[in-house]
Amino acid sequence: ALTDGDKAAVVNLWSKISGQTEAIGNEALQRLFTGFPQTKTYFKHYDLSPNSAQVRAHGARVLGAVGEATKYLDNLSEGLSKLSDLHAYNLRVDPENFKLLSHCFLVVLAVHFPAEFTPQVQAAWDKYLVAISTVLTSKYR
Ligand code: ZNH
Repeated sequence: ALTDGDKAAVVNLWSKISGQTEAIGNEALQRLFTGFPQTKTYFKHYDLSPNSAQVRAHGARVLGAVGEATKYLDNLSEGLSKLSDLHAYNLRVDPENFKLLSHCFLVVLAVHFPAEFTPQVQAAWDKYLVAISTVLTSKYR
């Protein structure tokens, strides 16, 4: 579970991410599709050329949800309930892919925020992304 220190670290770094959700989301997705090309199968209906408008928009949406969830750190399953339904019932994304995306996201944070991304902040964000992923994959059956 997230400690009070973890929660503070999540909220604090989010305040820096929030102004650049499209750029950061896009970069995480570029790294996901390049490093783990099997993840592209979920986006057959997208223009997946580098930095396409669709990928940028999707990056912003995903990051927007990550940011919105910072308001529900004590109750992520309720805060993410609708998204959880979507991923479990409609999208059926293999849970393994959440680990891959989270990994890419952490790399982007390290690149963009080298001073802020201390081991403690990394650990807090890792826990936070695991918590989100757990909720989004919790309704699978
Ligand atoms: Zn997901 C969608 C979030 C992961 C795939 N997503 C989505 C959205 C959001 C999200 C917000 C939108 C919704 C609406 O519109 O309503 N995701 C998210 C998050 C995460 C995720 C937060 C983590 C952290 N996903 C994921 C993964 C994958 C995915 C891993 C794979 C690889 N998603 C997806 C898809 C979709 C989504 C496919 C749909 C898109 C379209 O169609 O456009």
